[in-house]
Parts: sequence; structure tokens; C-alpha cells
Amino acid sequence: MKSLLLIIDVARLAADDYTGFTFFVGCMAMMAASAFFFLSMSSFDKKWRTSILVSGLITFIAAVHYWYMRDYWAGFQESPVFFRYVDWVLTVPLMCVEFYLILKVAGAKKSLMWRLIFLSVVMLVTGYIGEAVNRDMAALWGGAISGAAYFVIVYDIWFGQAKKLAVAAGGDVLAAHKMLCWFVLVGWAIYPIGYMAGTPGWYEGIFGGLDLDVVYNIGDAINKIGFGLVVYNLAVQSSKKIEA
Ligand SMILES: *C/C=C(C)/C=C/C=C(C)/C=C/C1=C(C)CCCC1(C)C
Repeated sequence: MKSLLLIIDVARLAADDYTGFTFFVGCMAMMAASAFFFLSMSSFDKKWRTSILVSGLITFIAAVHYWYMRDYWAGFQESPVFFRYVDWVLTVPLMCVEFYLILKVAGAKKSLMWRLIFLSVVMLVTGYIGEAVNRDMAALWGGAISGAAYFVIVYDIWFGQAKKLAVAAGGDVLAAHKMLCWFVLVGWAIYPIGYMAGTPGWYEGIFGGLDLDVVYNIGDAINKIGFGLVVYNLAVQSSKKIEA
């Protein structure tokens, strides 16, 4: 019965179901990325292993959620808002942890990590309220409150304490920090576009042609795997220098 249901679900994905396609590809990409990060971990110096582990955890947690979201979409042809936000509320704070981990060499304090984690949770919880609980006020929750938290995160890493630590660390750490900053500024900005495409508000019509889930799925692939690769590259670069 169970396998029969699976067959039915898969069959229900029509050839032109592009949203379903991005859930499938996203799921496989997250799984492959996790295998890659986990298996490469032991080849690096101890000081980078936790960072690579966290990269793998981010894509692994996403892979598990994509497994469910893929099924949910196949079954209901409806946005899996709940799984989406559970995924984000676990993975985005871990991305904040990555900032802390790479800046630890320059003396980053835990308070920096907790501040970023707190801001990211505010950003996501208010986004969830706008998308799932109080859609009539989606513009207020997502635009004003969630958007404000997002801007503070951007400000913090580009110009605040994190930036100062990155400059103090210099070299490969500074370069990696800069790349992660670009991911947050440009890569994370994909999400508000998906939100505006999929919730009611003054912005309706601007992104009307886009599908919320396709936009989110593209954003996740770029950001989760890209973030991990930046950290991976940092470990590769700095290990090279130790060997040399
Ligand atoms: C792996 C998942 C990631 C990196 C998710 C990031 C999500 C965001 C940056 C979401 C931001 C939002 C706003 C800035 C305003 C509208 C509501 C959100 C939650 C979509």
C-alpha cells in the first residue's frame, strides 16, 4: 500500500510541473552536497572540521525537509509552508554559526553569534506569520518587521563587529567573509521576491509571474550549497598554506 501510494504520488507530477521538478532537483542537490561535505571533512585540519560539518548539516537538514516538501507538493499541489519554515528556522541560524566559526580565529565572541541567530529567528518567525497565519497583513509582517531584521543582519556583517573581526583576521578569512556577505546581500534577497510573488499586498503584480516555491527552491540551492562551498574553499586554501 505504501509503495503504491509512492507510485501514485510520483505519477501525479505532470511533465509541466516545474515547481515539482525544482523540489526533486533541490532534494537531490542537497543530498549530494551533504555527502560531499561530510566525506571531505576528515581531509582538513582540525580547526576547519566544525565549519565543514556545519556546512554538511545545513544541506542535510535541507535534504530531509526537501524530501517531505517534494512529497507534500506531489500530494497536494500546494506550498509546503510549514516544512519550509521549519527548515529555515534550523538552517539559517546555522549559517549565522558559520560566520562565528570562521571569525573565531580573530577572537569572535559568542555574543556575535547569538545576536545574528536572534535576528534571523525574528526575520523568519515574522515571515511565517505573514505567509501562513496573518496573510491579510503580509506586507507588515514580511516587509516591515522581517525586512528590518534582515537589514540589521546585512548591516552587522557588512559594517559591524563581524566586519571588524574579518579585517583583523585578514587573508583567506577576510576573503571568505566577504563572499558570505555577498551571499547574504544578494542571495538572501531572492527570498523577499518569492514572498512578494506569493502573498497579498501592495506589491501584488510586480512579481506576479513568479512562483513562490520555485523562487524559494532556487534561493535555497544557491545559498545553502554556495555558503558551504565558500567555507569549503576557505579550508582548502588555508590548508594549502600549512602544507607549503
Ligand atoms: C536556507 C535558507 C535561507 C538562507 C533562507 C533565508 C530566508 C530569508 C532571508 C527570508 C527573508 C524574508 C524577508 C527578508 C522578508 C519577507 C519574509 C522572508 C521570511 C521571506
